[in-house]
Amino acid sequence: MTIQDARTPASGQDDTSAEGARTPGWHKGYVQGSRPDLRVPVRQVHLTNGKDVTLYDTSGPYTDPTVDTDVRRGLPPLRENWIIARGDTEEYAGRPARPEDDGIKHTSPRGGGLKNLDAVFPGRPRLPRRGRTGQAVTQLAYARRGEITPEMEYVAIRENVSPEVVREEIAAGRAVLPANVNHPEIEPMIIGKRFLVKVNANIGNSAVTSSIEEEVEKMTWATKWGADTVMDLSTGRNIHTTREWVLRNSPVPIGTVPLYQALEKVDGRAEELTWEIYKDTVIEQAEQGVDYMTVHAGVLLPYVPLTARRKTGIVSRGGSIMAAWCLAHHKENFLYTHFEELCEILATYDVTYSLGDGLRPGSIADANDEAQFAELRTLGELNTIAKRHQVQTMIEGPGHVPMHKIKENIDLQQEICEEAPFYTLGPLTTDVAPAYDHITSGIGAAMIAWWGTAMLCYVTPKEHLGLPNRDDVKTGVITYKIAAHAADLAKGHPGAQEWDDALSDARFEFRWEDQFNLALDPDTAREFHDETLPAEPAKTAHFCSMCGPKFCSMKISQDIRREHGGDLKADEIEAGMAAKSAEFAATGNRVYLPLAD
Ligand code: IRN
Ligand code: FE2
Repeated sequence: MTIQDARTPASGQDDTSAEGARTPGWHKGYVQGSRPDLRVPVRQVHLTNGKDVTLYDTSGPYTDPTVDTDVRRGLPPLRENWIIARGDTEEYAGRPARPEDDGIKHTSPRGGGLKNLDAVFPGRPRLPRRGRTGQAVTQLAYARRGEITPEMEYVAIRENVSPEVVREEIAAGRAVLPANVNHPEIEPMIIGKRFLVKVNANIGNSAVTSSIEEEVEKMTWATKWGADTVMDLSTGRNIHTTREWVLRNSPVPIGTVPLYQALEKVDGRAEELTWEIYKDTVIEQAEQGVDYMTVHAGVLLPYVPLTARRKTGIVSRGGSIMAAWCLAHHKENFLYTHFEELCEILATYDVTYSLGDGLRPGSIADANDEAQFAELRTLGELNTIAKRHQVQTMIEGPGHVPMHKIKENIDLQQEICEEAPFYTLGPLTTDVAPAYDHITSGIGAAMIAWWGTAMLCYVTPKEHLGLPNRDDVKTGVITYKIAAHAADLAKGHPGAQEWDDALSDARFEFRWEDQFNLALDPDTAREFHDETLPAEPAKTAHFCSMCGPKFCSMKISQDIRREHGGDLKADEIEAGMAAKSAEFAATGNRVYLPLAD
C-alpha cells in the first residue's frame, strides 16, 4: 500500500523531500485507489522509531493543509463526477432555495450568525439531482447488479477488505453505504457488522442553540474526534439554511429526523401533521443531500396502549409525536400506511432508511417489554418492503437496557430484520448516574457492538440534563470511539489490534511522544502527563510519575530482559524479581522516591 503524504502533490510519484521533511507527529495521507480521483484519507502517525502507523481518518479535508477550506464555499464535491458518470440521475428545478421560502416562520428572515446571507448557501449554486424516472440510484441497486461503484472501492480501501466483500455485504442488506446523490462532498463510509464499528454524533439538539456557524463548527469538531456520521437534529429558526451549511461542509454522511422539521411546519401541533407535509419535508431534505433519515414508521396505533403501564412511557421524540398523531385521529401511523411511497422517494436520491425505535425503553424497568419488541417486529416487515424498493436500510435500537438483557436485543433484531445493520443509542446499562450517562451507555454500547451492532449513537454527559457543549461532544465521541474500538478488537476485526500494539510498544519503550500521537485524545493524554512532569526531557525519560523512576513495572521488566538477554525461563524471572526486591528493600521499602534521586 502506497500512501501519499498530504504535504506532497498527489502526482502518484515518489517524493523524497516528503521523507526528508518527516517529523514525529501525524499527518494526513492518502491511499490511491484505481482512479486518480479516488484517494482515501488516512491518519499517518510517524513514530520516533521511524515506523509509521496508519489509522482510519474521519476529519475530512480540514486536516489537509494542501486543501483550502472555507465554510462559505463548502468542501470540494469529491463524488460529483462519479454520480454524473453513472448517467442515471438528472438535475431538475427543485424547491426555492431561500430561507424565507422553506415553509417555516422565521423570527428573523436573515437570522443566525451570518451577515449578508443572500441565499441559503453562497458557495456552490446548484440544482438538486434525482434518479431519472423510475430509477433506483442506490448503492444497494448497484451492488445487486454486481457493480462495484467508486464509493464501494473507497470504503474497501478504508476498511482494508476487498471491494467484492463490500459489494456482497451491501447487496445482502447486511451493510449500508449512506451517500445521497445530492451530497457529493462526503468521503464514503460503510455501516455493517463485518466492518469497523461506527459512531454517530448528534448536533443541533434544540431551539435555544446557536448560530449557523456554530452548528457547522460542532459538526467539524465531532468529526475531528472521530464521529463517522453526524445527525443534524436542528429545530427552530433557520432549520433549512443551517442544514444546507452543515451538508455543504460535511465530509461525513448527515442524518436527520424529518418529522422534527415537519412538526415545526405545523407549529408544533402533532395532530395537524399530514402525510403531504411530511412528504414535502422529506423531498426538501433529500434535495439538500441528507444521507439517512430516521423514520418512526413502526409506532403503530395498537402498540401505543402497550406503553401505558411503563415506568417511563414513550421517551423517543419522534415516537411520541407519532403516538400523539395516532391517538388524535385514531388512525394508523401515516408513515406506515404511506411507507411504499416513501420508499420510492428515498430510492431516487439514495437516502438510507434508519427505521426509528419510537417505542424504545427509557428506563431499566421498561427494557425488552412487549411494546418495544412489537415495534421491532414491524420494523422487520418494513425492512423487507424497503429492500424490495432497493432502499438501503438500518434499524434503530434502544435505549435503556441492563447488561443481562442486551444480547437478546441484537439477537432478535438480527433475526427479525434479516441482519440489517443495527444502530443503537447506547444502551444505558443503569439509570442511577445522570451526568455520567456517556459511561452508563458506553458500557452497553461496547457490549452490543461486540455482538454485532454496526453503529453506535453517542450519548454525552449532558444526556437527560441539558444541551451538550463542545467539551461534552468531544467526551461523547471519545467515549464511543473507545466502545467501538473495544468491540472491533473483541470481534477480531483484521488490523484493529495493530493500533493497540503500536501504543503498547510505545508505552513499554517509554516513547512518550508516540503514545500521545497514537492516543484517541492526544491533547488530554499530553496534558495529564505534563501536569506532573512538565519539562521536555520527561517525555523521553524512562519513567512516568505513576511509580516514579525506580519502580515502574515496565522498567523492571525491561531491566530483567536486558540483564538476561531476551528469552527468560521462569526461574530467571524469579531471580530477577528477587534482585529487584532486594534493591527495593535497600531504599527502606519506600514506594515513592523523590524525583531528584
Ligand atoms: C439511535 C438509535 N435509536 C435512536 N437513535 C437516535 O436518537 C436517532 O437516530 C436520533 O438521532 C435520536 C433521537 O431519536 P428520537 O428520540 O426521535 O427517536
Ligand atoms: Fe434516556
